[in-house]
Amino acid sequence: MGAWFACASCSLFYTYPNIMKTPLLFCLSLLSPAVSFSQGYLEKDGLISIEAEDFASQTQADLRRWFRFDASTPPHSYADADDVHVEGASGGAYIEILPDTRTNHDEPLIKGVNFSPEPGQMCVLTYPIWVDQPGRYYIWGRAFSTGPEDNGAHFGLDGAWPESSRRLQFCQGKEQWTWSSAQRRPENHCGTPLTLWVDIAEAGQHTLMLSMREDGIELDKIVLSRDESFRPEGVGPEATRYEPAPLPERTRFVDIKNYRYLWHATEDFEIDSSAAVPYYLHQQKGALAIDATKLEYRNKFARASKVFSRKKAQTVDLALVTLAETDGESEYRVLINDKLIGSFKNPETSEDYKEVTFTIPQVTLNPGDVVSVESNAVTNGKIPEGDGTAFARGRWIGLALQ
Ligand SMILES: [Ca+2]
Ligand SMILES: [Ca+2]
Ligand SMILES: [Ca+2]
Repeated sequence: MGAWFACASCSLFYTYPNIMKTPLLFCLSLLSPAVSFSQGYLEKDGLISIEAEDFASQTQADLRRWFRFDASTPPHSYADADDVHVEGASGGAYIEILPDTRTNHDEPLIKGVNFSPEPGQMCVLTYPIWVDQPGRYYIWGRAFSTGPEDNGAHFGLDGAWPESSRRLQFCQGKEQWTWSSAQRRPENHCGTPLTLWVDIAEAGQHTLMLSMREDGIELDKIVLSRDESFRPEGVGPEATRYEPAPLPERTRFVDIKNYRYLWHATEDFEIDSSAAVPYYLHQQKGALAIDATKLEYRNKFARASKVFSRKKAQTVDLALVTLAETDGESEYRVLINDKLIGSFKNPETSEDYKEVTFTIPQVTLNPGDVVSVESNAVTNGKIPEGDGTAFARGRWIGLALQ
């Protein structure tokens, strides 16, 4: 029992809701594609294939509950009439509603406990789905049924439980994983194929729902298909999980972890044409730089400025971000209204274009203040270049107001 509860508390069996696993795990999931969580499913060519065990949330789970089973699941201690059936399950996992106290007609039927004729009352799961093609989707489920009282479930969509998606029924294929799209009806308890569906009116995000009809049902996979001629076989089509493309990573201002404003050297600053030497835009690096091929441009300061145009004064840390260069240690100056408030020198580096951050703490900027950055182009003479020496260009990429 101890092991069972320990595992239950770490949501191995009971994920409620799945996406609300510990915040830490959730955060890691966002950062690392290796850690998976339910991101929902996409329709692809009129088909949505869902691993039943990969649900987003479970509610109404106080009397009966969907549990997840895979090869690592330890034995459970709930009422049940058969063993686990991981073998042959798609994705090596499935879900089952336990306890199962009505496995055959000799055991009492208790509405609202081991039988739920109405959908949405017990063991409600959700699956986020994204649909491009609206229309009628036939519902297929893959279940493992051993007795006559563990083979029904209800489906719903977007908070509603339409008549057309109630009472998925499995009569055929006992003692094995079996597909069905049959709805149990008064005149035909076993139903006929393609009598279970949802009509999706609009493209976009929807929520497929699943709830209990009979306890003990084991469900492996769910397929929604627009195609009437589609017949799932074996473990069925590969799950159509939503897998977002990788996001671009931060490549600039990498050490600026928080800021109020970020002023880009090439976009936000105006180059001062009256300075000793001019800046040019180094587009590839997004930097202002000095063309030190001209010897007369070396060791003199270029300048670019920006007006602080906020309505109120603000006190900020000013962080100047420069690019270090192997062939020289350029100098930098920050001024407000021509008054020097900070001067720095790039460190010697073995890595060209490595970002360096110089911070001037607690600077009060008033509306209309002119913030200027100056730098020079130098050579450290350590790197021969043809008949002269290589040189740095006084590059900087911006100023963060923190
Ligand atoms: Ca069972
Ligand atoms: Ca049952
Ligand atoms: Ca499965």
